[in-house]
Amino acid sequence: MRKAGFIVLGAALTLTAGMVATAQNKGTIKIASQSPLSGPQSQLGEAIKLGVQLAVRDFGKVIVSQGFKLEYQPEDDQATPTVGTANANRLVNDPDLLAVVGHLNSGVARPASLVYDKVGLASVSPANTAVDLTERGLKTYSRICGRDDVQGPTGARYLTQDLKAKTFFVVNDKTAYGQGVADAFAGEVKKLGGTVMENTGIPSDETDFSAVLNRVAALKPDVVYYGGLYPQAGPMLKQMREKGITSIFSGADGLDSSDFETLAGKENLNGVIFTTTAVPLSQFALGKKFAADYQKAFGKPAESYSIYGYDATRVVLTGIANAIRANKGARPSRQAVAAAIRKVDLVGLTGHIQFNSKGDLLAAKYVVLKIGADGYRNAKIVKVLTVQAPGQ
Ligand code: ABU
Repeated sequence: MRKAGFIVLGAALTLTAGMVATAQNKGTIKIASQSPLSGPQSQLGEAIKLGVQLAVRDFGKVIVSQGFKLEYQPEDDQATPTVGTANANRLVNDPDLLAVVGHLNSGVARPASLVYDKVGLASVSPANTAVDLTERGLKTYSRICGRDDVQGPTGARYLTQDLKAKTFFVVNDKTAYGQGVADAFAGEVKKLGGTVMENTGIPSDETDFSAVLNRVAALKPDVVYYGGLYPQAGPMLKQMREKGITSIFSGADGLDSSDFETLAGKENLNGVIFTTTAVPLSQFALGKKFAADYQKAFGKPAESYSIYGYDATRVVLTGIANAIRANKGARPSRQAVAAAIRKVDLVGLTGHIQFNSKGDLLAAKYVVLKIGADGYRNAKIVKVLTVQAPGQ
């Protein structure tokens, strides 16, 4: 079946020599993605997958022109560590697979990346922000977004210094990401002299937030900060406003999805302030073109991490192409691909991509956004920071 310029075979997508002029057939090279394609976080997971698909269309020829067939295999990790790890254990047995784009969730990447690492298989995440992922020093794991030890404090500084907020009620979803960013936020608030009234964890599948919101109602904090993702943040904010709680609602890039608005209700989003490492498309020279290409290919607007899925794929394809070249045109080993990915130096749509020895971007961007009455997609950018990778 032909779809938007691709040949789609079952769940996989293949670029063949017939689509790019080449005289050889050296076999198949595969890349996979892992992100949630079902369940509550599937909007962002699907957005990453479609970003990968677009990049394969735009850059797959760098592999095909070297005589290989290129296949893309999207996997559904369901935002669940055990599922992502089971997928990883299956993927590593495919000798054609040379790299993975993913995951969305830091808590899924944490165990799955160890499975890839055992066999030298590279993974590049468009969206993992938990600090420890790169601090482990794996040669195979890299990310093209920022980190929560910068993102959390960036939000804390804006709320305490610019908005003069003094009291904070912090909630997290007890995941690697949610708890990490909430702790980084709360730590900076305290450093700046603010009061963290509570920093409390809730199960990541909770839907009724009344217990925690009753405490918020009693304490009347200036800010409720949620370390977690939009499937919970939306209903939490809605229930908060239904209880008449007027505190500012804040959080980080886990809120950065148009489904946040769908779940919370547009009227409740007015005044929300959040940080993200997914810089809005309006800030990129080719952001408008990317938005149009994505809309044309998939019939819906790009989401926050779509363009990061695209750039992560470009990094992976560039690394594989460089490793083929270094191997005189022959299929490279996974280890050679991982080493080549770490050395990638390219200007992607999201900016200059170069990794340090841990797999962090040498410099990452962080944005503070404020949502007004005209909703999530018109959120105002109040700050954009470029920050060197911590601890270089
Ligand atoms: N960075 C936000 C959502 C993904 C994660 O890091 O878990």
